[in-house]
Amino acid sequence: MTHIFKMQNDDEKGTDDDIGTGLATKVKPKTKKPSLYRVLLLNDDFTPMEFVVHVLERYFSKTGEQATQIMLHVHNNGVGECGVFTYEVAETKVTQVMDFAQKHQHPLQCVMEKK
Ligand code: TYC
Repeated sequence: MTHIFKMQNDDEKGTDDDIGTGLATKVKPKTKKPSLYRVLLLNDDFTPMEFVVHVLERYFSKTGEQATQIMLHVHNNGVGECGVFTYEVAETKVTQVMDFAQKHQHPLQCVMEKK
């Protein structure tokens, strides 16, 4: 009875466990860290700088200063990181940015890549 509630924290390495059968077994932690994805903005010659700053504030929770720094990095280097997320969150951000850019008729491109 007392042993059933061992290993509540399954991030710990499983070692010995006795579930009342009298047989010691090894119990492996079952959690896996999710894969992470970078969300990137790509430079183009037409999207206004202020629009890119607004995107970074609105969808990536950047301050005005952070957003301006990232936007200028993309402008000068061609590509830059907006954030790192799990797959589904990254996919949602990309869709939101692409839809917002299309709505405002800007050619801004947003992509994701596995870290
Ligand atoms: N290069 C654009 C301009 O000069 C600004 C820009 C920055 C566009 C970042 C896209 O992801 C981008 N208006």
